[in-house]
Amino acid sequence: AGGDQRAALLAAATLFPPPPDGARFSYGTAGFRAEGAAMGPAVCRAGVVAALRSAKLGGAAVGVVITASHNPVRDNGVKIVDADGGMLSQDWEPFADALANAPNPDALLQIVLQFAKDEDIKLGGSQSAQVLLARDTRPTGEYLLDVAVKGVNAVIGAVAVDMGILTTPQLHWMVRSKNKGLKSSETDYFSQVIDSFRCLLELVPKDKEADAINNRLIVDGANGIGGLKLEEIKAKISGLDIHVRNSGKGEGILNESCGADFVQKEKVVPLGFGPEDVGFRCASFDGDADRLVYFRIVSSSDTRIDLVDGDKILSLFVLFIREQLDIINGKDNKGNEVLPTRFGVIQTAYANGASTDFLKNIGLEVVFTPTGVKYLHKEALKYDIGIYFEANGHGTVLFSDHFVSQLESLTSEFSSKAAGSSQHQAAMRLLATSQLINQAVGDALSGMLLVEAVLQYKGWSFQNWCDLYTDLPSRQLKVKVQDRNSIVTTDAERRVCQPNGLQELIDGEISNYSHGRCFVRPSGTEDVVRVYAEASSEEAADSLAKRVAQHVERILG
Ligand code: G16
Repeated sequence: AGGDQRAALLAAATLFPPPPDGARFSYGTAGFRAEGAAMGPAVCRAGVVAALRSAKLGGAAVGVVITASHNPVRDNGVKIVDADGGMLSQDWEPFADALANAPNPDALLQIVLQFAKDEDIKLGGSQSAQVLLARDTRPTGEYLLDVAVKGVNAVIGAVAVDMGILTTPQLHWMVRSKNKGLKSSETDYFSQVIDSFRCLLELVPKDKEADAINNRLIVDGANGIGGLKLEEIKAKISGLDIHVRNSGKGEGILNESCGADFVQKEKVVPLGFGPEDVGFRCASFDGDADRLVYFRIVSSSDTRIDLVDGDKILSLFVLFIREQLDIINGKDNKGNEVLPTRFGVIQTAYANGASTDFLKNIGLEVVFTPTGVKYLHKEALKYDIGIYFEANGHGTVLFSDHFVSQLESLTSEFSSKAAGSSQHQAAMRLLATSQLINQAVGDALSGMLLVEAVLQYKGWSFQNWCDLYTDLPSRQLKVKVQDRNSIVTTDAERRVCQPNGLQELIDGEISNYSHGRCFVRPSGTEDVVRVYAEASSEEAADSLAKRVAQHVERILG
């Protein structure tokens, strides 16, 4: 690297020195997160990483999102979107960590130079690089986006493009689309979502239209970006009467007592909802609109809700997709299947046990990965159709390129032979689904529209959906400890291998509860250990979680 390049890196690092208290950043489950005001150095350095990643990939677009998603409004974070639209390749995380924690400008320079050498990245502007940046609505967002741009610009020749205020999944979608040579503006995103949703509604069987479900849908926008975007386009969404609460335009505080994380964890009515919403189908987004759950308020005198979490969204999608595949393949087909499909279903340890039983009972195998979209997504890519959801509402349905092109030739074959046949329509539904649901990452907005389309297709009310299976009561707790990373887990986080003896204590507690299940793991987004417990009653789940939390507290201090 020439002198100019060295000087540019040193200058950027000098502008944003690491905090004097020696706080360490870790890329974690979803990028770097901390209090917004303290995020400058990590964000600047993530900008450098993103620019180098793009250079490494021959100038393909890479993304940076400034968000702390479901975390409180004072926090902020930074996440790198890889060129395929997914999360940053995991083998670059150690570099991102090392850079974020470099103690001074010289150390930072040395780490970059060494890494560029190892990865064969030419510095000094002879390789091109472009980074698309976006942020959510947090008050520190504008400042941090500017810091990220400075980080990108510290790599000579890299171009930073500010895409503005977006939902996290919109930026993932844009990066993916751009690198595939597809239309990639925000207008294109909205058109694709709106058009494919309309197409799915047009494919609702005529006999189902008769028992048309209530078209009123109330959406909790978590006072974040998702509500704002929905307000922008809701008039163009056919067939639905959408009302947005916590839209992000009013006084409410981001994620505070509202949003998908609150609704799923607390299972009570979020702020911003009133007696007029009782009994209606409600959806809840998180602050950057990459999580989706549904709920219904039971009565105006009760704070409890009926919750439909990510597991039940997954189950609904699974049924819909399987039905379409069955239609295409014909029931009595003894020969080869028309469309042989490798169908994968991926969950994490947080999946409610009743959902996993449900999926197994309908003949599906479920693969488990550790928590974090980056793990689930990678697994889902192995299938023709891979569907993943975390219980907290992060998830999507991935269609392989090969499968989509098979579907395309099948639909044109059907349309020349038997246009309008049930097979033709089923293939069209799957194609429209692959257009609607975000292929880069979980997306509350497009996920919600797929839910709505499937409910219409099935002629199902919210109650029908709830009745798929009954969730086992569960409880989640957080425990603050000295060093959460002293807990090491195995078996997709379902068992602890360190510290010694903890798993035996957990097993001992579980054995006292019918349908008891419990695990602990260090959070990758907060400085806490998470405890999850499930049992046959609320009281039992609460007590199991509490007892295990006490063991964690006692052993880890
Ligand atoms: C992020 C990840 C999710 C994960 C969640 C909680 O969500 O993208 O995959 O489930 O953190 O992770 P942890 O339990 O490790 O703190 P979000 O919505 O905050 O981006």
